[in-house]
Amino acid sequence: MKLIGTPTSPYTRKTRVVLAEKRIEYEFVIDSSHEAKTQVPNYNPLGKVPVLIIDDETAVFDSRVIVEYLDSASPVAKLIPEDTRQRIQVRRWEALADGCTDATVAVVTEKRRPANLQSADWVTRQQGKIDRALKVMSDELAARNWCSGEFFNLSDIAVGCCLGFLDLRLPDLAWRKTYPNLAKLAEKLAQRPSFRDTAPPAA
Ligand code: GSF
Repeated sequence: MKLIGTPTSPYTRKTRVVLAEKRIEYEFVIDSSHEAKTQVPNYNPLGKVPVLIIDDETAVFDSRVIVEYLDSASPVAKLIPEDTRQRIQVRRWEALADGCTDATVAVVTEKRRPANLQSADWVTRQQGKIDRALKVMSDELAARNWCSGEFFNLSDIAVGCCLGFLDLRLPDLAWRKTYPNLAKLAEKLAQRPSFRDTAPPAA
């Protein structure tokens, strides 16, 4: 199996953490759709990574579909619960974390535009999503060990990748100070080989 992505993409990282936790072998093909010679649109018409090429050459995207495929492909370390209510809770956490990441990407993209074209209102709107998402994550994690249920699962992976991306792209946000319980979770996740081996290179 081949995973197309980039070392800094938080969505790609989510799928790489899942691959590592489930001990699934794969080839990591680095390709960014921002490069002129990119092959990504040949696999995903949306031109986004990650894309997983599975054995029959089907190109699976996006990260949420990839992680579902991977979790059902191997019984090792189940990351998405079978029970509907528990599964929906986990996927809701994932939607929250991915949405926070989406807003972070939007802020960074806007701030890379020429200063005279940037919209302060747009940045404020996206920042509001990040701030509210972090507060809800922290409130719902409370003093528990893991985001959803009693065991490590996809919800923790999605939140860990989101927090790692905030560190990479918005290092001045100081979310650790505001939300020590999220900081504790991030520290615990960073010790897992799956997170350690997929940490993004410095920006
Ligand atoms: C988001 C993928 C994405 O935005 C998913 O896979 O979960 N909902 C999708 N990928 C970015 C790279 S990054 O920010 O991780 C991407 O490929 N952007 C290129 C583009 O043209 O939008």
